[in-house]
Amino acid sequence: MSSSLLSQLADALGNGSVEVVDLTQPLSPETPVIELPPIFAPSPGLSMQVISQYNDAGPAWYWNTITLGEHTGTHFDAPIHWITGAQLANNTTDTIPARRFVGPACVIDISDRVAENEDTLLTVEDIQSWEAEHGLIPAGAWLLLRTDWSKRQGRDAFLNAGEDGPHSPGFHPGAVRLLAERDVLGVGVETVGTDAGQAATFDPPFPAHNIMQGSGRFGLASLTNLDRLPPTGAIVIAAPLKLVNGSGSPVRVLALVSR
Ligand code: 23J
Ligand code: MN
Repeated sequence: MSSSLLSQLADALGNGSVEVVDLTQPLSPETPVIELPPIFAPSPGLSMQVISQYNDAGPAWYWNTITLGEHTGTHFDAPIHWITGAQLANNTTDTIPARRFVGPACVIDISDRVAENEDTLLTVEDIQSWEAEHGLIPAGAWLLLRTDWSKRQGRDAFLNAGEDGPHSPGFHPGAVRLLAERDVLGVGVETVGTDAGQAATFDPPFPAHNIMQGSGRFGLASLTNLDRLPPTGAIVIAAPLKLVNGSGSPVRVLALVSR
């Protein structure tokens, strides 16, 4: 009978009483990428070219070259991604201390509202009523916004672009300010980016990016399986590539959940 905390965790992983839930979307050339107004440079999605596949180019090995924007699919936003975080210390994917890639998850579920209003936003009142039930969001937690947006199939439904830009849920500026006050590691969402589709029109524009990255915090976009997490109690690990001067990277996001 083992007693140390990590031995207990190893046992729990072995017997299934702690489950590893994959919060990551598949990454392929079909993975949708955020669409910005055409005056701005677009970010390329994934492309793959075979280097060799058990052939003359490499008789016993298969491998590919990949090309992609840093912010493709399930990905991590580092503080340097936004101009508000450009001057902070340890603001790049290679300089963030690894300790900050791991934390408890607080999951706030607004999926019922999203079903009625694609543009619905998490508000200060939503956070306060969640905290009245589950306790204060602890410092060093990931705040994950469950919207069930990841259940949308296909690029058009996922990006949901209209004449007036994209429509998808996100955060009210006041809610992001409160989360920064709570000292979260960052925010995670099911949509293509951490900000709402209409966030270019907010004050400040793109408040999740502006305030989270501007206070040295992170973003996780295009998450899935948030409906498999409890409101509190899961541990989330989201470590980007150690890309020197990187503004973000695709990431495999894992949650440890007690069953
Ligand atoms: C660049 C400009 C605006 C946005 C974004 C990137 C993202 O959502 C992102 O992936 O960081 S809103
Ligand atoms: Mn991003």
